[in-house]
Amino acid sequence: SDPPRSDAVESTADDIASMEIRGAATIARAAADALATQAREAATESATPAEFERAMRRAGRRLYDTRPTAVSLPNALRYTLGRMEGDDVEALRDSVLAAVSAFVDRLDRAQNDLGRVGANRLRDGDTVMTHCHSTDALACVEAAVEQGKDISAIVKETRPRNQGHITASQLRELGVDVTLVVDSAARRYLDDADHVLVGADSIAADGGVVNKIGTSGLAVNARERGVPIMVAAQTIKLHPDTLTGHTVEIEMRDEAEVIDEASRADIGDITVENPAFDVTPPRYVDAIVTESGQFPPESIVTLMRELFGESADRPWEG
Ligand code: RUB
Repeated sequence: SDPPRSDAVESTADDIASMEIRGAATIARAAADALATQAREAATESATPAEFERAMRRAGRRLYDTRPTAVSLPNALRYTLGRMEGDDVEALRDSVLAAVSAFVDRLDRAQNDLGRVGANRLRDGDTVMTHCHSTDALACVEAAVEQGKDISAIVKETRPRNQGHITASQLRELGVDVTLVVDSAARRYLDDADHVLVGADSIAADGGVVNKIGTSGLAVNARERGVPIMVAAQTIKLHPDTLTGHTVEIEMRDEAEVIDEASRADIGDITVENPAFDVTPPRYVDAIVTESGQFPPESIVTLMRELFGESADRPWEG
């Protein structure tokens, strides 16, 4: 029979799937925290080390299966479950707890460090255009504000879920002057922007940036306008499977996010598609800002090899 699964894992997985918990870095942290709770519970419930390991892997699979695109989630599982070791249940538990706390520390540090790198690209008086809501991108603005720079923002609302509202409110808390626009107004307002600043859910070995649907169109328009495109992404966004030729799966979400049932019925027999992410080709990206400094997208593969080697293990399987 299957080992019991922690309520914390169940509710975290449900919240990730329903986007109560969302954004690549936030998802990674929540998954790691849920695994810590699972480790504590599994330590009291497991009679043998094998049983403990089975419970942890099962929890990992439940979290892995929630949303497919943000690689920070499998990378969080990789980091924490990959460090699970010990001859007895207590040692195994302690190894997972230590790995989770190291992982969460690294997340915090990475975001602060990349924020300072990104802030160096922003000058006093600059305006950034944002898409969706990215904590990595906001860290750059926050650091720039801390450096005493006056920053303004044009915030795209980001249909269908309007994550731009979260960005707008958090930028306001930083004291940034915010103008909210509908997505289709982006090109018009690029004339007023000095940077496009977005986050990433995954970055592929060729430097392609997977982020919220609409990022690629924004980047193409920005290039045409001569506005530099900066992607703020800590290294847990690097997708190691792409080193071996795998592609990044783009999540398709429910049509109910796009259109209500009544309107759909009025229109008649149509297809509604709701992809959550798209890929911005590396040639439209000027800089990827990480905690290890900024990189042209073409160089990101070197960093990826350094951090992950040639292959990515999947400790939640097996
Ligand atoms: C969120 C999104 C964000 C990235 C980066 O999509 O595309 O830009 O996840 O965020 P969703 P962060 O709302 O569908 O999860 O920098 O916070 O990791």
